[in-house]
Amino acid sequence: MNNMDELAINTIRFLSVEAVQAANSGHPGLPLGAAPAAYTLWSEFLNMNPADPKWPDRDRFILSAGHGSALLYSMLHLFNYGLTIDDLKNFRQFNSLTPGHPEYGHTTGVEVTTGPLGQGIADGVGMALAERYLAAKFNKPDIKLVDHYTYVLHGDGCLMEGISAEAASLAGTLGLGKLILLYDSNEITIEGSTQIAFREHVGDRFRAYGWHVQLVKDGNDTAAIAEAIRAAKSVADKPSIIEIKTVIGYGAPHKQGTAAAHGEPLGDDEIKAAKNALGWPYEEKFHVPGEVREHIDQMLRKKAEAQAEWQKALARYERDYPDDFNQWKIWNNEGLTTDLLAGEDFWTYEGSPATRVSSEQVLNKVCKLVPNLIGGAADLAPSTKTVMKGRGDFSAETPEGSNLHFGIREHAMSAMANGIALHGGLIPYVAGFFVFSDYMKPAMRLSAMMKQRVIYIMTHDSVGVGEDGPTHQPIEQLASLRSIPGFTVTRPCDSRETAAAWYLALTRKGPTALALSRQNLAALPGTGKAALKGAYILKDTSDGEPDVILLASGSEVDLIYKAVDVLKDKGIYARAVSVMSMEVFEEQDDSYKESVLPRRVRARLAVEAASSFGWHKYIGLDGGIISIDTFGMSGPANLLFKQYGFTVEHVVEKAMELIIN
Ligand SMILES: Cc1ncc(C[n+]2csc(CCOP(=O)(O)OP(=O)(O)O)c2C)c(N)n1
Ligand SMILES: [Mg+2]
Repeated sequence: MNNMDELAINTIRFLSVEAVQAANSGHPGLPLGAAPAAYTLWSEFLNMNPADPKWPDRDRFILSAGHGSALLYSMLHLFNYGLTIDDLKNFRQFNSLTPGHPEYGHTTGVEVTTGPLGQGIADGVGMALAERYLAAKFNKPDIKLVDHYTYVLHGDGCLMEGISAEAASLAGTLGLGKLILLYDSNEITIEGSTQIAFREHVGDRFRAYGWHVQLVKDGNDTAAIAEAIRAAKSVADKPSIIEIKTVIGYGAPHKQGTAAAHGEPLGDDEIKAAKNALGWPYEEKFHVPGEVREHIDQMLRKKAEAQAEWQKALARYERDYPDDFNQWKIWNNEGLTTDLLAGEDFWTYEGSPATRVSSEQVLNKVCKLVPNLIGGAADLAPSTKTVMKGRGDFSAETPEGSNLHFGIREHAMSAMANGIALHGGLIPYVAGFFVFSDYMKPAMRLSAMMKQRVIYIMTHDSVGVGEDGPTHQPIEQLASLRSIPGFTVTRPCDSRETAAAWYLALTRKGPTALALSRQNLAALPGTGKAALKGAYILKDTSDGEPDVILLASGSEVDLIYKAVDVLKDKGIYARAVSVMSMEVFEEQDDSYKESVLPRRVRARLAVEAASSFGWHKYIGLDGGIISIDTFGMSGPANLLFKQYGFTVEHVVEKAMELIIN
């Protein structure tokens, strides 16, 4: 290592440990051990331009070990991403640009929100997939618009998490050669040595996945790290992992190599001792030697030139391939460039299929108008009805195909969708049985936190699944997803509502789930555009205030629709309100909400074949609910619905009870 590199690496180390010290919380160990790897990657390899942090062809860097955020912030400071020394001094403080874990959309240069270990690796697989696909779509023999690498820095924890196994297995299968993991292999986690709980041979494991595997024995050997990254880049048909042996807390004499370096500040004395040990002569805190700044600035000028070259290539592309350039603009537009709602076709469907089948019809209309849709299922495409016809399958051999096959890997699938969305240029959808949204939840939560437009097609949405029984029958999943801030849940009742749900999913910021039925559902008069408001009056029997309001979603809307007529025959004016999406309804103005659910009408009955949790805000203290608050049962769907009280007769009976009371 030359002196300049050593100086720069120590700058990163001490900026990081001093930030942790100032905050009196955080993780000094990873930055001390992994600084040489991070610096080597960023200085010699990472293609980027802080003046244009969203440059589409930049290399992506993910710190999957999000607890090492101080390292990332120090890098972002030194590489001119706008973080100041004051920002570093405010590490972990309220409202600072340097929160405890890296947050996408909050700090410029942070590509992904990380912290839940393992997610970053799957995000990286998604990004590398997006790169491969877009390269196949847009690159020409003479112009490569899409040609970048995805680097993920992670520790032992990310590899222990199951999601990394799912993601790595698929990345190997797909041969994503431009994905490179840098494994900060320090054999330490919070409880101590990895001997306690992680003895597997990581290299053998990744070789078995079909990866290119390298070992760098000394994490301070920047030449060896650079050599390994070069070798990894040269392998085009396999993703790479570089296991870099590091010492957690490197340089801190009393804490290095132990779990004590992981999660608590070093303390002033230990920082002093580390400065001595590493030959850092500056007592001043947060010191950046002028020559380090100059060195990095010079580097950045070179990197900016690479981007300028790309801009020139883009201009040539516009001139020589005008049609493709036009597509490039459409794909990279964050909104939709077509008005899906223009004309009646979007709302026109025949028959009374299951909403999963309606969704298939909508998807196959939409994908002709929204060319950058990409997606697939966790081995359930035939059941979830999520194939885009004529758009081909994505594979190692056919990277131009738009239909993804995730295998049975729900957790990685959802995190990969985040990576695809974050990459830019694409709108991802993923699909599975609704009950297994529990296997996707940690990534769904991050979709919402990062406000990413990920579309979750969740079919088999109730006990209507039937014979597969309680393990396959969602109960609490609707309530669970509805409780995620910024996550939109839709449960359409027929084809037109399914179209509305798709429209919302495509146009809203943030993730949307479509909960879709396995069983056929009748098309109901009056559904359609009104559903874009989330909840709306589907059927009313009087011009004035109703005696009772019936609320339902999805498959149960049919019951309240019919109950309105039966009640009318009994002299009761009922209103049927389809609640396709609570979140969208909540966004409407007060007068609209009042017009649908007048405060004065206290007799309200909600009907949903799922947990009652969450409905009480609509039915109030005087309302009632027909719900399922136990696990389901195996049996024919029709019988189960009857068993749990989902019949027109029961709805009528309950509604009358409410009025009498
Ligand atoms: C899913 C998840 N579980 C638990 C944690 C809490 N946690 C943060 S860091 C850590 C240990 C990580 O060990 P490693 O990845 O080896 O990092 P190192 O200690 O070497 O920096 C744990 C358990 C987490 N952030 N995410
Ligand atoms: Mg570790």
